[in-house]
Amino acid sequence: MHKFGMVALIGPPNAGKSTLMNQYLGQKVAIVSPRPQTTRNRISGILTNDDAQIVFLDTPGIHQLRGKMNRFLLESAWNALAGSDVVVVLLDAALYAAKPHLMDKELKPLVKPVNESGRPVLIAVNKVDRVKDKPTMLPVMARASELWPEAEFVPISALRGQGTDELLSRVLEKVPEGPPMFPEDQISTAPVRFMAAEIIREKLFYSLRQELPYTTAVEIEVWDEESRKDMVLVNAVIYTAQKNHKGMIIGKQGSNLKKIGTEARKEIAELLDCKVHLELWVKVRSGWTEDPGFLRAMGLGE
Ligand SMILES: Nc1nc2c(ncn2[C@@H]2O[C@H](COP(=O)(O)OP(=O)(O)OP(=O)(O)O)[C@@H](O)[C@H]2O)c(=O)[nH]1
Ligand SMILES: [Mg+2]
Repeated sequence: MHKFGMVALIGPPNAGKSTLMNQYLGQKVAIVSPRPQTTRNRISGILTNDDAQIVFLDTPGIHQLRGKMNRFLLESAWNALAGSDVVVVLLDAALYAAKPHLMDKELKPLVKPVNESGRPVLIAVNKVDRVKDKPTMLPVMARASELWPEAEFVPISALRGQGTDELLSRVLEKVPEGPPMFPEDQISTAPVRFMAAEIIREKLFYSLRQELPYTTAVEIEVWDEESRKDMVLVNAVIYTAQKNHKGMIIGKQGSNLKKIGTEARKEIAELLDCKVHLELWVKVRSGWTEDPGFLRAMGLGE
């Protein structure tokens, strides 16, 4: 008997969805950052073993923010839920143990759609490694089981890989029978160009303060594998919605952009397993987060 299924990873921003997917795949397919709303697309990660293939659908965090980009992000998360066989909801247990009042507020938009999805639901109570005082987790578990009475609960640390085997075996129990749909060595359906743009965006998240990363987007303009035998040439544009942010992204004498470029180039080279020449440009495109055409061109929305 072979199993095949789509497993949606859903949860509030910053809950650890992308970290969990990367943990299962043993490599970074989705970018991760300490800030909320890092993931902007539905990103697949394919886990293949002898008797099962699971396609994890990592999704943007479910939030209550306004604006077109945010609406597009929610749409892709809900589409993942609709296209899944099993739902895994991730919660940041460390956050809710320390700040219980945030729990209902953050989970509110998730409760009904998940309960009404008609799919088996597993709740991954994440970041348990950060909970020093374990009894503070009890009210979190109690409240979560009120919100999702039908669900099963598994405490995990996505970062350290604790409880993740248990979670996976519960997922496998619920996944339907079916043949594999992807070759066993395929790890994602995302093209490498997209992954390269994401790597650059991740470096932006780490190098920029405050709200800046939320109004940046990355587009690969040139991807040239032909001109040089031993090297891939990549030109990427970093878009920012505000003129005064351009200077911050570039930094004094280009120092910030240089740092982003160096870090991103190393990681893209690792991904491609070959040398990479990366050039980065910064362009201002005011109001892009409200421009549906541009959002779609950036791969946001479906
Ligand atoms: N200590 C600890 N940190 C974790 C764990 N899981 C995730 N994190 C951290 O939490 C932060 C957010 O992780 P992400 O995987 O980007 O979270 P996400 O749910 O994908 O976030 P969005 O894409 O913004 O919705 C990162 O700094 C992770 O390193 C965990 O089990 N333990
Ligand atoms: Mg994410």
